[in-house]
Amino acid sequence: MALLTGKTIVVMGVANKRSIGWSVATAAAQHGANLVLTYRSERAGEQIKKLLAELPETNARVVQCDVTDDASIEAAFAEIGQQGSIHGLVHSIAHANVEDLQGEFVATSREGFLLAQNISAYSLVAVARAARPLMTDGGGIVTMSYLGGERAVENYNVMGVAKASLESAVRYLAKDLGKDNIRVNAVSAGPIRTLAAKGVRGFNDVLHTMEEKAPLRRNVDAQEVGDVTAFFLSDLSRGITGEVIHVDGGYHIVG
Ligand code: N5H
Repeated sequence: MALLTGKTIVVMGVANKRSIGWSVATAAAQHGANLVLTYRSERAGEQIKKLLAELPETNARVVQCDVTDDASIEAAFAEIGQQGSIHGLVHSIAHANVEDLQGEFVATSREGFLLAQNISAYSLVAVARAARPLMTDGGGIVTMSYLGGERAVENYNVMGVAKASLESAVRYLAKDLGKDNIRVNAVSAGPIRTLAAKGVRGFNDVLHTMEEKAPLRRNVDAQEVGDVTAFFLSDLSRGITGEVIHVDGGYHIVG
């Protein structure tokens, strides 16, 4: 039997085929999961429906959810819960103003700081709370982070502080939800050319540095992140919670 057979996995944050969330969804589907994909913009909703048409064997639902709106989260999880319980939730959502992703971090406005925290970190807390009553058999919650949450990485700025907050939220949520046999973990991915990376300053330099310095001497791809996420969603990782695992070719260990 496949790793995720009989499990319903909700993936939030697929914008297009390059999204890490999409690689997570395809990995979960390969391992036998039923999918629920949530989207915010109509455009992302259309993209998702097109992508799903390429996975004809997969049982999938598509639900609208704006993580900045509590009523939208409530409505989305009510809709998801109508088909029974869920076993996994993947949060692959982040946003910051583009002007806050370059130059000096010290210039970050209050508004830009709070926007990044709201969409990229608080949203995990809000969706974990909404998913908890649907996870009646326990399960796994997984979010996506980046090394800039641990180190001061050029240009990452306000997102670094948001990822630090997100990784800390993983630990606090793990502490709360462990009694319901719900595990909460994060994958800290190496740089991957997604829509979020498009147009951000210095992205190509980061890719080159990975090829030079990472122990594996190459970049990682979204499938590698998808595979580790599938592991976190599965019973293979049943003894792990509150963890941040790096899928970065070992880059974070070198000085
Ligand atoms: C060190 C780096 C490169 C510099 C920083 C990049 C940060 C990117 C993350 C955020 C989430 C990107 C973002 O919010 C872009 C928006 O301002 C504009 N884009 C959008 O609105 C598009 C249309 C939508 C779909 O995107 C989002 N997110 O809303 C980090 C990189 C090496 C690694 C990286 C790219 C990390 C990461 O967190 O994604």
